[in-house]
Amino acid sequence: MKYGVADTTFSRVDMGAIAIKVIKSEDPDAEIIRYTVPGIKDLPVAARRLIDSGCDGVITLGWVGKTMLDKYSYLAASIGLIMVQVLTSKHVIDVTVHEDEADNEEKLKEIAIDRASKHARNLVLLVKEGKNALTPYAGKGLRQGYKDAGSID
Ligand code: RDL
Ligand code: RDL
Ligand code: RDL
Repeated sequence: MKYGVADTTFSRVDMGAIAIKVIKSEDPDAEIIRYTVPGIKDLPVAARRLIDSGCDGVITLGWVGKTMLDKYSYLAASIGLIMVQVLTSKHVIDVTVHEDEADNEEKLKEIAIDRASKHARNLVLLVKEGKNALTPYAGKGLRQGYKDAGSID
């Protein structure tokens, strides 16, 4: 399987490297192409180009600043990433860390590492094993970046 990893220079944690490490450990035969762009609004075309060059799925790793302008930028980027998925019929797993999710750098780093790792695993499952790979976890309240919320069944 061929995986695309798209990340940004805006991000304050090297989540691309974390995603690559996890993909390699979950799928030792993985072929991985990395594509680094300046910021989140550049991610949709990076994802599209990775898919056009043969990737079976892509993980994007973005970081959103604290201001309203940053949040609008994320909304635009997120719609762009969803468009890429719908137009190519391939998964683009969107890992985003919002700078206002935590009030200290240590906690932000923890969220980034946890979210990037768990979603890299999700990408491998979806790409390698397909539509029912996550079904055993359905309704379990899984979270990325935090501990799981859990089921209320
Ligand atoms: O195409 C060049 C830039 O416009 C693009 O890289 C943007 O994504 C950069 N950018 C913003 O312009 C902004 O207002 C980013 C953010 N906020 C942000 O919060 N996170 C980013 N980029 O990764
Ligand atoms: O592609 C990976 C994730 O970006 C994607 O699964 C998102 O739908 C996950 N997600 C959020 O990023 C978020 O901020 C979800 C929520 N909120 C939410 O409220 N409910 C979800 N997902 O199912
Ligand atoms: O319940 C606490 C969090 O799950 C909630 O605040 C989410 O919106 C946080 N979150 C993001 O902001 C995001 O951009 C999540 C994701 N992505 C995600 O991929 N998975 C999450 N939360 O569980």
